[in-house]
Amino acid sequence: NEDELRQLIQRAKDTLGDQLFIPGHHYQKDEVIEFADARGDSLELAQKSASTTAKHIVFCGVHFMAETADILTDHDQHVYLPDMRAGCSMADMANINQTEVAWDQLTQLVKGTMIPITYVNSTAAIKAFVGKHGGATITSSNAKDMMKWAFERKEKILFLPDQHLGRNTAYNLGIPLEEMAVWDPILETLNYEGDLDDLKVILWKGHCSVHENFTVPNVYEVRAKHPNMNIIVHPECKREVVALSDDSGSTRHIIETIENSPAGSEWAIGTEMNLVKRLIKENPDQHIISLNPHMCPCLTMNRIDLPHLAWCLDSLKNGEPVNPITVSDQISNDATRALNRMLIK
Ligand code: CIZ
Ligand code: SF4
Repeated sequence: NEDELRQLIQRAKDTLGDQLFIPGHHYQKDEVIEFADARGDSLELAQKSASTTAKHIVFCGVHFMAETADILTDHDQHVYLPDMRAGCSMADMANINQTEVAWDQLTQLVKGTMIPITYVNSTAAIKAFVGKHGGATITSSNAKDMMKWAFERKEKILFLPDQHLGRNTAYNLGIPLEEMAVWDPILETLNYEGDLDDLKVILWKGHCSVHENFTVPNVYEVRAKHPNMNIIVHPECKREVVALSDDSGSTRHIIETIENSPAGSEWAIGTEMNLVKRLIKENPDQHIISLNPHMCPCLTMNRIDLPHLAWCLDSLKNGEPVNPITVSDQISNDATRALNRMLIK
């Protein structure tokens, strides 16, 4: 039962002491966050893991995040994912073979020079590809600056794997929608009607299955029911939804905005359900709702739960660790180049 699992987890934490570090992503369930040594977004958590001397990092998040933690931590630090089924539908929409095909075809098709950039929500292999081709990773906090950085180097950008973050960011930079195209990795086609000379940003046809659930009708409904409510959404939401909202930004931006708002503020938030619920609980003096009344959890994030955390920690305590996440040295080195171009910028 739950109490036993909690005791098991606490005992493992007590036994392992500072040999153990448990990062917990903002989208994790409360029952997991309760035991996390740090809360954050994927990059913050990977960096925090690297700043500890813990031998064991039990990453409560999804697969690509554990990979990033493995890339940034030392060789003698080991990263584990409590449930191997905790993937990310967005990261899974771009695999390395598709990326190589796209790059080959696009470099022949488009005129001018091109640089790849990838959202950190991507596999280590994609980050390595981008690193090898002179590009960088980006997060939703620095997407605009990094897109500028990329345009200082090349004429065109291939943006992986989230078309919405790419489109919203390019739009904020003043690039008209007519100068963006979508690459379909399944059909291996570029959806673009305009003149290839004008094309600036090629968006990978990927999306987040959680943030795509926030719709234009959701916005109209909130506006009708709550005329004084502010709408804030994550830029993984569709362009039309971001356009109709009052504000958009990274997970950190959303959290800081709510935390800095005065009592009585009214918010409809378009992001993952576990985070929205936590913001509601931790800011009882504000009126906060989800932009979509049928709240959207990230199902793969939710795979990390008390039983999996307990099982994983118990395996460490017994000296037979389960679910290690190891990125090969080759991929790690190339991916580090992409991450460093972002981190030192
Ligand atoms: O949507 C996600 O999964 C986010 C915001 C991930 C991250 O980078 O923390
Ligand atoms: Fe992936 Fe979306 Fe879940 Fe984030 S919320 S882990 S992008 S599916």
